[in-house]
Amino acid sequence: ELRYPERLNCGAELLDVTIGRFGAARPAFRDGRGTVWTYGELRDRVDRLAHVLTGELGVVPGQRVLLRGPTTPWLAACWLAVMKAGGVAVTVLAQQRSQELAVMCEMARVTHALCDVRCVDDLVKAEVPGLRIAAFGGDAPDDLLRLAEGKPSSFRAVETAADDVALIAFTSGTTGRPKGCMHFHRDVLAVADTFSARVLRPTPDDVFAGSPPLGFTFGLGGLVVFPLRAGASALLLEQAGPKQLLPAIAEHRVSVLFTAPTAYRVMLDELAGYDVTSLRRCVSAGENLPAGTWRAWHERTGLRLINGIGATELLHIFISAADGDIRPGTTGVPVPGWDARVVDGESGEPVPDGEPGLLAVRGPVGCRYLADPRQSVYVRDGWNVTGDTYVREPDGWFRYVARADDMIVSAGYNVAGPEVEDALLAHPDVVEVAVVGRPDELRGQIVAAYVVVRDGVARDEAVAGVLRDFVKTRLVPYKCPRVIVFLDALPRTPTGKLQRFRLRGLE
Ligand code: 3SK
Repeated sequence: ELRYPERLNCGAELLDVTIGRFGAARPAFRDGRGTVWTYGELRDRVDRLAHVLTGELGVVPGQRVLLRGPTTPWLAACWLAVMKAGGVAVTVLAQQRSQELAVMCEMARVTHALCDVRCVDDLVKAEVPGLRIAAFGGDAPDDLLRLAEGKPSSFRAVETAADDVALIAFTSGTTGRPKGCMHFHRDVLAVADTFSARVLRPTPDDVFAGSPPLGFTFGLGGLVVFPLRAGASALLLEQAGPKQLLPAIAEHRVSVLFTAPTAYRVMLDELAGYDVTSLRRCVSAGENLPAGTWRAWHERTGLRLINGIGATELLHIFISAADGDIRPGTTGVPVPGWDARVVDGESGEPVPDGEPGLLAVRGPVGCRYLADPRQSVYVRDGWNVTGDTYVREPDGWFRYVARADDMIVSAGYNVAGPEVEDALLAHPDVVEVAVVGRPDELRGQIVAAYVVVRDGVARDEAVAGVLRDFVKTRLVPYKCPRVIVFLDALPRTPTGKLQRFRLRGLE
């Protein structure tokens, strides 16, 4: 069981305590353009920023401070400074626009914002009443970084309580409505001390990198919290799509990688020519990992992808497989410290092993929505019900079926969209696919597939027919898509999650 002292500041733990353990001279962050910050340099910068926050900006403990910008060492330093100053970091994505920002600022009662100068315009346009914006990375005389230069290089962290709120993270809104999730200082450390410490087992020599932005807790954990807790370093890339990741892995000898299943799939096509032998842990999360992608990655790299399911509500990953024991096509077992079961959606009681139901988990981190009636839907009897349909195998492994609202019922048959997606993805011409139910008078719903094919492949009825026949060789005919629609790209949230609800409205 995890135990933390009553007074705990996660920023101080991640910097001061880590430096006490591993020294100040090791690299902490690099930006991919030759800049490397040691732990000592990082702490100096964080502490100077914390002085500006509590000085000129007037942040007092408990106030909510929005953080916005591309993934850079300075954005990470601002997050740490907010932690040390006892503020509550409200992390958002650089791509979010003024209307969304206005809603989140209002919901989270944001008083201050630290914003990369390159994306400050939308924040100004959001016209948040009373918001004090400090831009960083520009030439203005009052630029946050310039103000920080003149400050003392040491700041005594505010003695927050372990269960003071440290972070408000917004769900990426695959259903279109954001929810703010509050997390405590101890929660931030708990995800490092469970998933990272027990599954990844990082060492100070590890170099972390990946695609999720710091405004998504997948990225905040994988690129800031986990490396700093272990005295390791992180490569923070502004552009971190599959095309940028491969050369970066080779150049910076990245050893721990965090990205989504689709990125692993795209990287497979480009692997030749890049040295990825430094990789030792590759985490896939954010969406279901098709067994075919797992196998292809293993075949080409010799590496066993670590599949995981996480949620903004629970901060990070709570079910995964450890690298020694992985079964393609399943998610894994509860991360040490977490407990999971599959329950009936109505009664909340566990269903027998082997039968589908809703995934319910509990562990060191819980869901706490900012004043939202959906709290009582997500948390039932102390269990967090994530909205995913799962099966628990008799030996305790958890297998993903679908998001609960992605089950298709066609002419009385239940069809799990991801199963049909896996079958289509096995075809060499298919790059990406999403399968949803489309309303149909006769059958209630029919199976509709939205497909992105490789460049040069025709997008016509003949190819659709080939794909249908291909699925029929793998699945029972009622699961075969009756409708196939070709798209240039699938609709995704800024964090890369598929927005199926958008497809349901497409012809
Ligand atoms: O998939 C997610 O939503 C997620 C959220 C937080 C941390 C990790 C993951 C995969």
